[in-house]
Amino acid sequence: MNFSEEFLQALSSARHVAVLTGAGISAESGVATFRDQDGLWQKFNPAELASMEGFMSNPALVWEWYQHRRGIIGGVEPNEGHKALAAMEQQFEKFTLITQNVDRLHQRAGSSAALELHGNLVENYCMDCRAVYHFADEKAELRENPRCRDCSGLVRPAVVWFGEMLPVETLRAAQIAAQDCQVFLSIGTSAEVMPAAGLPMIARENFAYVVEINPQPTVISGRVHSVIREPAGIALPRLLRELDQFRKSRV
Ligand code: BV8
Ligand code: ZN
Repeated sequence: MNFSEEFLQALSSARHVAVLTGAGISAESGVATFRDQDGLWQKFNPAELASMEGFMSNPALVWEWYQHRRGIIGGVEPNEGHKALAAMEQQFEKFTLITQNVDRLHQRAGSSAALELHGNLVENYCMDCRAVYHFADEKAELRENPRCRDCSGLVRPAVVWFGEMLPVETLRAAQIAAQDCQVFLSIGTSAEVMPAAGLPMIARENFAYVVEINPQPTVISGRVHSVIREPAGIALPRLLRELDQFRKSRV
């Protein structure tokens, strides 16, 4: 499947390209998504594990679940999709990477900046004094009893749970990028979780060319300009190659 001339034209002439990624871009690294058949929410109850209520009612269980996910993330590598996005930064005057993922695989692939709308799995902080704890050097202590060394408050993962505000400046920067960009790529997300999922439509309302890269249809498929029904690890490296050829054919 080739990319449409319209898409390549929009991309090659774009000053600012913005990208929103979801769990799907890490799927080819072997990280389970949330809502696919074998997704995390098929096995675990999000309300119980990815919410403040869940954490407060059973901090040890939630802690163990995040340890389990950290273990998985620690054992995987960024894939060709992550790497293509890192390379894409150099192709445009302005490139904004926005991610819902907490696995930091974009950064490990070489992306210089990522707006982490839902926080990250690496950091943790005390709920009382907000002291920050890094998973790697606190492994033993954090495994048994996530308590703060300074004030013995509960230490929690630095992810955004359901019902929690997203980091205000990060969300604002993502919304501004969606308004300002000429091309918006929605990659590997079911586009079900707000307010992140509203970003492609903000871009669309601001006359950007919006593209979805996802093997499956999503709730926004009917409202984007182009859909690429391929895994990100295949589509993105190919997009880089075709963009390069397209630009050369225009000189
Ligand atoms: C907030 C924790 C308010 C971190 C997560 C009713 C209607 C509308 C909204 C709501 C509602 N009830 C509640 C809400 C708000 C809620 C929400 O949107 N709920 C939805 C589910 C209905 N949102 C919130 O609670 C947010 N906060 O709104 O606060 C507020 C306001 C003021 C004051 C106080 C509070 C907080 C949202 C963040 C929640 N945290 N996780 C963690 O543990 O990871 S959400 C969870 O879903 C993950 O963070 C994930 O990032 C996010 C989105 O999922 P996706 O990334 O899209 O993953 P998914 O599995 O769904 O899809 C993967 C896709 O990849 C699929 O389409 C698949 O086809 C595709 N794919 C697979 N393989 C590939 C691929 N694509 C490409 N290549 C491949 N190879
Ligand atoms: Zn503390």
